[in-house]
Amino acid sequence: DEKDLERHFEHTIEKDQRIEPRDWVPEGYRKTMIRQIAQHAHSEIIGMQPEGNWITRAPSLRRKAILLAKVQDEAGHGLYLYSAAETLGADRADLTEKLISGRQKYSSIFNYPTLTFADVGAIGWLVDGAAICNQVPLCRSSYGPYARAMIRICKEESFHQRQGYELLMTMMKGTQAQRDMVQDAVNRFWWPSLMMFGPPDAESANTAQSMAWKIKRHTNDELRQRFVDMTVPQAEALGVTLPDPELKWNPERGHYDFGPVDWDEMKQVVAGNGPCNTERLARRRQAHEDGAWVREAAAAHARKMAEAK
Ligand code: FAQ
Repeated sequence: DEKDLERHFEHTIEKDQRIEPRDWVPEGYRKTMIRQIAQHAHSEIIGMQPEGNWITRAPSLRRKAILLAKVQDEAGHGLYLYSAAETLGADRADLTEKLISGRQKYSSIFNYPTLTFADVGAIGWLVDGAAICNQVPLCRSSYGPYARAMIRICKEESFHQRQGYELLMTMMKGTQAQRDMVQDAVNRFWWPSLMMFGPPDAESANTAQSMAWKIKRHTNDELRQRFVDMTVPQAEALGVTLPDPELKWNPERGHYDFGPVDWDEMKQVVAGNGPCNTERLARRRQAHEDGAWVREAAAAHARKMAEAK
């Protein structure tokens, strides 16, 4: 009965084993898992836009080939994650509908504009860096299909992060104008990258339950701190400053202290009022409508094949 199923579920979590698609799960677990996976998938798909804007303007064939590959990887991650959500009973068409009607979220970071080519580097270094920091522990997430998806995704994210850092390093060895461009990109992307980890723990509605279910392995603040600690030495090696006067090594804590994140800005961006929210959703909606004939043709083909059988 239900009590036995629940005990089995709790036992699986307790023993650090994976929950698989055919296992019984409490409705809350299913809901929160679909929510997180869908938001993650939407982020990958919307996240193609800021960098995609630079594909036709990449400064060399080499940079263009790298950028094309990266943006294609993001599409792959999105599709992979939608498939993981489907194993929980979610319907992909329904998830897409919820995204383009603004009823489901995607990461705040993709609502900022990419003004120069240095932004492609800053996204790779900082945004993918933050994504790796957040997602490596998710390789041990309790839901099997999600955890396994994270393994492959993290490997590709590592390549993305390196290409960003290498791009910025190349620009830093260039002209003063190029160095200024890098610094400007870092100034604009630093704080939004810290917001990617979610609200502070005290205001995070989902963390406690998601930690208990071992969906999340660390809190938002823990991972944000880990990202800051990891990034400061990289900024020094690169020769840029991070735009936070309060950033300072704290020997007692063994971590870098950093200044307050502008949570009002984050709330505004998540609520739909960031600089590019309208543009991003409009573009996604248009792409979905433009693709209607492909979906119809595929469905017609599938019908014909079934009839022929
Ligand atoms: N933006 O209670 P919590 C990438 C929402 S990386 C928008 O703390 P939770 C790679 C949150 O969903 C980006 N919304 O929530 C890439 C919740 O909303 P709800 C994607 C945010 O789930 C790089 C509410 O606020 N990565 O795509 C944000 O426990 C370059 C309360 O928050 C992932 O999704 C935000 N920044 O913790 C692609 C990683 N933060 O549904 C292209 C997986 C929070 O209750 C180019 N996700 N919210 O109304 C996670 O680890 C978690 O879901 C967190 C949030 C940590 C994001």
